[in-house]
Amino acid sequence: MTTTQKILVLNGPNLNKLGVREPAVYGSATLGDVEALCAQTATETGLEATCRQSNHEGELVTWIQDAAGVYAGIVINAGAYTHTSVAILDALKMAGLPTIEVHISNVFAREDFRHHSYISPVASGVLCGFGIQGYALAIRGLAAIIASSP
Ligand code: CA2
Repeated sequence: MTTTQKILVLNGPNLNKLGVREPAVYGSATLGDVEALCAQTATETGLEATCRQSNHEGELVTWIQDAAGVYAGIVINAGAYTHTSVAILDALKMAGLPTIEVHISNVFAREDFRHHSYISPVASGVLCGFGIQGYALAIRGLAAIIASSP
């Protein structure tokens, strides 16, 4: 019997406000909609998603540390911590899991400070500008990576 592999979907600061403010940039879907999409896409790809959101850098770091040995991979939208957090970079490096970085908006069409990501160097793939469908694309990509890993 094979057990379903689990993936961790992490959302960072302010993403709990999705659909509530700035719909022109981030759309009208809520975090609940994102998490439902992730759960559905994971099921379709033979995976099980655990979704978590935090406004606190250290909490995200702890969840990433604890992911090793439990999850087969990580999808992360670290929000503004993407552009600032060496701590999240170090945690992802330590966890050593295949990681897909997602951004709802096209960060390269926005301010210069959003063009740099501390996470991208350790990510297997990066998606931005696809709205919340980026999470579904990320999970499909992660599923393919997990399926092809020994
Ligand atoms: O495009 C993305 O997904 C971002 O990761 C979102 C972050 C931003 O700092 C990154 O540069 C790009 C911001 C998330 C803020 O979420 C909000 C949601 C609703 C209303 C206002 C902000």
